[in-house]
Parts: sequence; C-alpha cells; structure tokens
Amino acid sequence: NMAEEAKKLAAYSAVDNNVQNNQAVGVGSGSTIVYAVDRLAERVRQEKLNIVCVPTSFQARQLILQHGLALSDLERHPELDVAIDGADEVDAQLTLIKGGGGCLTQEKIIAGNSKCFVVIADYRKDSSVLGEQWKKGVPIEVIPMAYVPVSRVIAKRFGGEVNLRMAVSKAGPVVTDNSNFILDWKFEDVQNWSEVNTAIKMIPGVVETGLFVNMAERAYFGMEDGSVKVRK
Ligand code: DER
Repeated sequence: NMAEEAKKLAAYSAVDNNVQNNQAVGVGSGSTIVYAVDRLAERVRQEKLNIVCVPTSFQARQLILQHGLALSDLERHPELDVAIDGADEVDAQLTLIKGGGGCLTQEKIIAGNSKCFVVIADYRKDSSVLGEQWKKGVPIEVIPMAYVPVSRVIAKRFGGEVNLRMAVSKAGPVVTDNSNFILDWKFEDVQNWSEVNTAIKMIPGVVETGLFVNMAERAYFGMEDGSVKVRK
C-alpha cells in the first residue's frame, strides 16, 4: 500500500545516500527500518560493501542476523559513522517523537553516538509541530517500581494525561528490551521540547524520553506521489 511504498522510498534513499564502505552503521527499530536493512544487505551483496551493524533493539539484532550482516556493538565501535532509524513524528526543527515501538532508550544511545543520525519515515510522520499527526503522546521509559510517582509528577508539572503502556500479546504492561516499563504522555500543548526533555529526564525513575532534540542530521520522507522529501 501507499504508506509501505513510502517507507521503502525513504529507506532506500537514506541508505543509498548515507552509507559507504568501511563504516559502522547504527540500525534502528520499527517497520520502516526493515526496508533499510533489506537495502543494506542488497548493497553488501552487490557492491561487496564492508560494513558492521550495531542494533538498537532485539528486533534490530534479529534483522541484522537474518540478513547475514556483520553484527557489532558499541564496545567495539563506540562512535558510529552513521545511524539510520524511524520516527513516530518529525517537526519543522527536526525534533522527533520516537518510542512508538518501545525501543527509544537504545535508539537514543545509538543516535547520540553516531557522527550522522538520519531519520527515515513515510509522509504521515512529516509534521510542522509535534502532536499534529501523532496522537499517542511521548513515550517515556521508566524503572517499573517508579511508574506511578513518575506519571503523577509529569501530569502535575506538564499537564495532559500519562498512561502505562499495556502489552497486547502478553498480560500486563509492556516490558522493554531493558526490562523497564513505558509511559505514554499525551501532552496538551506544544512545549519547549528541549526544556521538557531535560526536566523529564531529571525525574527520579525516568530512564529516557522519546523526545530526540537536536539529534537528527536530516530526515527522508517517502511521499504519496512517489517522491522523497529531505528535511535538513
Ligand atoms: O519505536 C521507535 O522509535 C521506532 O523507530 C518508531 O519511531 C518508528 O517506527 P515505524 O518505522 O514502524 O513507524
């Protein structure tokens, strides 16, 4: 369908324009990244590219292994040449909401340790302000024993509604790759995302937020008309 085609367009364009030989590549999580891994594997086969891939989740690790790509880690490659990942929403300043797939913590670590962090997304993520299209709020990874007080502090200080993310294929809450819980903060108004990100990070029990501020170098959007739009 159109959105899947758009994801593929963005993924291929980003891989073809940002990955070179002898690089360490951060591999994101979600559904759009699947197309990027397909393209990486195709280019390795066709061009004999020599790259290693560092995952941002169990899912990304599986994708790397299933495609026969070289798996590595931050111990061996503490500074990646490029990281490619999806997003739930991208605003005009390239501030991202990530974490729809629950992988935000390792994704932010990889993005923060890459020379160049590139976002791939379909047109539904292409917004001017956060909250325009993405209605599920900002994901926040928390230490399980603290999720109630953290929820209360966020709602009290920043407004909106905070919900514990419940699993679909498992009884009880979603448990992340890091054995934590996820809160989804449905904010009411647009905020100073840099200040809010810092403030939320400081709350005891918060592991990471899904607000990626001033991290992305550029975003590739696959559009409905088959074109690719790049935001720098
Ligand atoms: O959970 C995540 O952060 C994913 O990267 C998400 O933001 C994008 O997932 P999608 O490509 O399936 O929309």
